[in-house]
Amino acid sequence: MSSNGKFSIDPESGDLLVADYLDREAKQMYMLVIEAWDNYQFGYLSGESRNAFKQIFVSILDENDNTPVMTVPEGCAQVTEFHNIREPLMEIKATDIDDSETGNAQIEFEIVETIGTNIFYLKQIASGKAEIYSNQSLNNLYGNYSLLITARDKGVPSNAVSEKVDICVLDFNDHAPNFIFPSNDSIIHVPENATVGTSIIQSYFNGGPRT
Ligand SMILES: [Ca+2]
Ligand SMILES: [Ca+2]
Ligand SMILES: [Ca+2]
Repeated sequence: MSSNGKFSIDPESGDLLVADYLDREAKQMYMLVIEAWDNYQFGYLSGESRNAFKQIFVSILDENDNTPVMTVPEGCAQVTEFHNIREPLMEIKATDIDDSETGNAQIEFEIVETIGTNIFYLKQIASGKAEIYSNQSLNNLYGNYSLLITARDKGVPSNAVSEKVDICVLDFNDHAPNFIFPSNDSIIHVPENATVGTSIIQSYFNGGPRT
């Protein structure tokens, strides 16, 4: 019998037994060749025994013994406050080495906690792939936000992993300063005897990045 030590056979009953730890993720199919002898005990040496071979295949069924592995952007995903809300803020992926034909390797995502704001939501694109969006404009919402995201397989029972992702909404310098004084089209009178360096006028303006 060729089984890499994973199977044994009871020579009397012919029962095929599991002899060692099995791992479908390492080897999914075994081909066993079982040799059967009749009259082995008394007839083998005298040539009175006959043998026959039988080839059988053993397929290992999947158990949900692996947890998804999530891939999230490193560091803070940076977007400007003028990010188009139809564009994703980031992409999240997860893989699971269990059998992809079963729920054991099909993955769903969920935002389980948000820190800072509740305007972010998750859209599942495919098994193991999701995108994060904001449901409103980020205008004037500059700052740092965090989401805790869980990736869970559909095995029974399921396995899950959680990762924190950070979103940094950057202030965009969208406000030009406004002159308060002088007003537009002012005429400034300067004496002709003004010397180099004479102060003529002091201008005032408001505005700046964060108004
Ligand atoms: Ca396994
Ligand atoms: Ca498995
Ligand atoms: Ca799994």
